[in-house]
Amino acid sequence: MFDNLGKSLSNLIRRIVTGTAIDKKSVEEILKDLKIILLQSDVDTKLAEELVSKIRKKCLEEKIPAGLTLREHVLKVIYEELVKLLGEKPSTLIGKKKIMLVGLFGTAKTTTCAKLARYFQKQGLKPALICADYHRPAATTQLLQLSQQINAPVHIGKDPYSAVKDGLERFKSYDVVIIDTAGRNALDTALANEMKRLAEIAKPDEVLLTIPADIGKVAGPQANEFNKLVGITGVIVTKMDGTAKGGGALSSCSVTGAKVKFIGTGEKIEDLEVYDPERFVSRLLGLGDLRTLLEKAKEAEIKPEMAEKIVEGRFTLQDFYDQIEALGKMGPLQSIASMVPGFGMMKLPEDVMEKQEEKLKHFKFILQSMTREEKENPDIISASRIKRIARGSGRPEHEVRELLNQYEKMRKILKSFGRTGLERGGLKQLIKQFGFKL
Ligand SMILES: Nc1nc2c(ncn2[C@@H]2O[C@H](COP(=O)(O)OP(=O)(O)OP(=O)(O)O)[C@@H](O)[C@H]2O)c(=O)[nH]1
Ligand SMILES: [Mg+2]
Repeated sequence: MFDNLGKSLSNLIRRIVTGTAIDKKSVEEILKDLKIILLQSDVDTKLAEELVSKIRKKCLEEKIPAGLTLREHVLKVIYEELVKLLGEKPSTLIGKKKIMLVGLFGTAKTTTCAKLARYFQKQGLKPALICADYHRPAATTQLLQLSQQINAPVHIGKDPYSAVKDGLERFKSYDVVIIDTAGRNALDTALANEMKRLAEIAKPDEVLLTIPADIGKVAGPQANEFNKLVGITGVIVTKMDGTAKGGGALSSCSVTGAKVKFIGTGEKIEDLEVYDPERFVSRLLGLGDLRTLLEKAKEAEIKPEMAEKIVEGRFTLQDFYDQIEALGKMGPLQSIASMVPGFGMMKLPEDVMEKQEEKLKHFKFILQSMTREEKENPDIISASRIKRIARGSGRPEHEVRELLNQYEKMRKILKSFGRTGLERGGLKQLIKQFGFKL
């Protein structure tokens, strides 16, 4: 999944970010490739077509929002539409006491029971397990072995019904009880009846259906069928690591209204993730956390008053300081960079980042050692003042000069952008000014 779909999508995004010019023709090409990628991931043809035409409309027919270039807009729209395609916001299972897992043969029910127990342990809760599978001879041993790995107790009985009844009684004091049930080849009456009877006894807060990702777009209809017969509250899409069809499984669940709560990403007990479409898509696209970046960038954006000052040449060292502060609030440069579309992929040497960060910190010390007057009107800073500032900040004189040079350079560059240029990407230009290439 992450190898296939993720790689194709992040390559596509890399093309958008690094392509020389983004125009109508290249957007069409991008959309054509996006559709191919979605179909390869077993996303339903109609869904894929709808998604592509929605993106086309937003990018080519509607007005681009102020402050965004076509390139940024295309990225943003692709991201948002993929998130919509792949489901709803995550919902937590914390606080749920009884959870029953159901599903067909070999869909990873038993493994997922142990993974879930581990997940709750990590939240500081005490989980216990009940084996309600007496069809497959090795089922009890398998659950026992898994539970030993995580130190969680298992209740084993003689038949599924008494096991659930006794197990619930025994684990009354536990925070969560997870019930593993038997699989079948198909959702036949025998399985449906057993599920129903078990549900009557257990009265579970959640009935979760395990669906392996490799069944692709059949996932949604299968969830529907289970829901009609036994009633499910959510889906866990398992084995996402072994197939390229995960996108199809997730989108198909989303369109049929089945809520995906977790995804299984490997055979190990730790390989379970709460499903969050926004984070999932960001990762698929190789974008880092785009949503957080957009929010933070907004906070650090050059304000219109500031743009005014800059255009009129009244951008002072104090303003420069405020901008450095704003950058600082966004977190370490490395993490800002990983959130900027395309930037995280360029793999700058780590020490470049660290050096820039160090430099910003030193500049801050130097600025703190200046008087208000000096910051408002840096032209008055003479050689003797430089000496004093250097002493006050504990930084060498040449660094004070470097800061003044940087400021002067920036003042010139910013002035040359003009107001619209600034409003369109002041922050980016600022980062660029510090030697980064966006
Ligand atoms: N690659 C991969 N394999 C997994 C994952 N989860 C479980 N498996 C493997 O899938 C196989 C079946 O898992 P089980 O947990 O036994 O499935 P089940 O639904 O309980 O099977 P039955 O009880 O026989 O119906 C095992 O070999 C697991 O190790 C996953 O996320 N990724
Ligand atoms: Mg099993």
